[in-house]
Parts: sequence; structure tokens; C-alpha cells
Amino acid sequence: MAVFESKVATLRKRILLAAPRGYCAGVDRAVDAVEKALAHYGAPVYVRKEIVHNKYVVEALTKRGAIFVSETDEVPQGARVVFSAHGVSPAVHEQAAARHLETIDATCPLVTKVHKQAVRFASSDYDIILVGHTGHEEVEGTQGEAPDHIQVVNGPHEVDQVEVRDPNKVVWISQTTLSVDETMETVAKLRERFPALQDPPSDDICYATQNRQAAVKALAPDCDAVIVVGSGNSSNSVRLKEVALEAGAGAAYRVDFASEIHPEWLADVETVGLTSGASVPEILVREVIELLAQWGFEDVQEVRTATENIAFSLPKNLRADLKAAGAEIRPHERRQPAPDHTC
Ligand code: 0JX
Ligand code: SF4
Repeated sequence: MAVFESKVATLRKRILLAAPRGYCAGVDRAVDAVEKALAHYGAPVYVRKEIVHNKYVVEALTKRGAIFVSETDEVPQGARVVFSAHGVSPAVHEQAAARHLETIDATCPLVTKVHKQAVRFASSDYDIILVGHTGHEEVEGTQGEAPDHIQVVNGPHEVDQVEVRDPNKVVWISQTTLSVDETMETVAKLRERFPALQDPPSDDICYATQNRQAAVKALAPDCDAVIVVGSGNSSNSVRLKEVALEAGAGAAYRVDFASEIHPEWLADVETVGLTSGASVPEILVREVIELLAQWGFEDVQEVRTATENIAFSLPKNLRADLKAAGAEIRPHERRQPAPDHTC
């Protein structure tokens, strides 16, 4: 600590704050769906898997009466369950129907778009290569749309293992929250093996993932260290740390909360970059900014590479119930979970 304090006076400390960062439209909608379901139907509201991959959000919603479960068979017969932003396979919908569950499907519309691509290419009997991370909920949901046609490729290192029936009838699709650069590398290797490989009809890596990576790339070369706020199971947050390092940051760290930042990480740092994943409420970034100000990083400069104006309306059946009850629905308002959590 003594070394750290002696350098405080000599360094010109600043924060480069990435924009866009934090909540995307799909997360905003999913969290809002759980909050509105709790307010409208009353607790408990069951949620299959984490509604989004963020500890703070899950803890805040749990305090308000959400019960997070791993599978629908943990939900009492006939109860209400929300499906997470990452999407579910048709089998999960069937299991829920068999238990007579009232479902609210908070799957991001951009994930649904990938599901539809999978269904369409499978119905034309393509071999579908799903670039994504095995075990991730989104990949399980997408693969479940056409398990006989889809094989998962985790990255360039797995391309050599891919076997297809007809190399002239192969298409790739992807998880929405991957590294853009690594995915392009994977696709380039796939194309070396299968020159007729078809691209998906539109980008599967979503606008929010792309924008957050572009913003962190823009600031990383000027940063001695980059801090990414986001949970360890959040694919897009973890990717931001990797992208920062690849783009030239001196070091990069991912934290859930400001309290996890070690002072020694910033001992020799003049410029610290700061960003957050698509599932991260802005309050957590504000807490990091407040902490860093106490350590002399009072100059905050925004580095903006895009402006986002996307919002998705609430899941249809929830919207209909709210409307029937005369509730006010403001789909274009930017929402954050209620600040009832102390960390
Ligand atoms: O692990 P992911 O990045 O896919 O999910 P997270 O952190 O909950 O981010 C938002 C939800 C993304 C769905 O595509
Ligand atoms: Fe939707 Fe992209 Fe957000 Fe995922 S990261 S919820 S695909 S907008």
C-alpha cells in the first residue's frame, strides 16, 4: 500500500469509460418482465435459469420474490414460470406444457431469430454448424431446435473435428454473445475445409455484443488496465476482458462488484478503461467510478463508438395481461432493477 500511495501524487489518473456498455435491449426486457410479473401476479414467480447472467440482478430479483430454478420440474404444477433471455429448446416448452405451467417467454428476440434460422436450415436438410460454447443455455436452446442437424463448434481449435454429410450443404450460425474476431477466425477455418459454407442470412452476434466489443477495442490501446464489470458466467462480459487484452490493454480484470477490485491492480496505472457486460446494471459501474475516484481517478472521459436506441416490447401474454388490468406500459423507457441491494 505504501508504494501505491507514494505514486498517487505523480500519476495523471483518468478513467476511459466505454459507451455503449451495460444493459442491452434483450436484458432490459427480460428483467422488466420478471419485475412486472412480480408486481402484477404477486410473488412467487418462478424463473428457469438465471434470467440474465448477473449476480446482482439475480439477488435483487430473489429478494423481491423471484424463485430461480434449474428446470421446469422444480416448478409446482400450474405455477407461473419465466424463461430466461438466453432462450429454451422446444423440449423445455413441452415440459412446461406437460406441467400446465403458465409461461412467460423472455427469450431475446435476437436469440429467437437464430432459433428460426436453425429451424429453416434444418427443414432444408442442411448440416448446421453452431459456433458457440458447449453448455451455455443459449447454445442448448438453439441446438434443441434441430439436434439431428446441428453440431457445436467451440472455436477454431475444433474445426478439424467437424464431419458433414454433404460439404455443399453446410451453413454456420452462432451464439449471440461471442467474440466477433474469434468467430471470424473459426468461420475462416471452416471455409477452408468447406468452401461452399453458407453464411447466416444476417449477423447472429448481436448489435449489443458487437457494440460493446467495438467500444472496449477503441479505448484499450490507451489503457494500462481495463476493468470489466460482469459475472463469470456471462459470456459477453468474459469476452470483453479478452477483447481488451487483444486490443492492447496492459492488463484486464473482470469483477462482479467494485469491492472485488484490488488496489495493487492499479498501483502503476495512469489510465484505466471501464466497461460492463450486457447483463450489468449501471449502478455497478457507478460504484466502480466512485471507488476509483477515492483512489485519485477523478477524471472520467467517455469513449463512445455507437449510440443505441433499441427497445423490445414485453412478452406478448404478459403485455396482454398488463393491458387488460389497465397498467401503464412504457416499452421505450430505459429500465434498471430497483436499487434495493447493498453490496
Ligand atoms: O452469457 P451471455 O453473455 O450470453 O448472457 P448475459 O450475460 O445474461 O447477457 C445478456 C443475455 C444475452 C443473451 O443473448
Ligand atoms: Fe439480445 Fe444481444 Fe442482449 Fe443477448 S446480448 S439479450 S442477443 S440484445
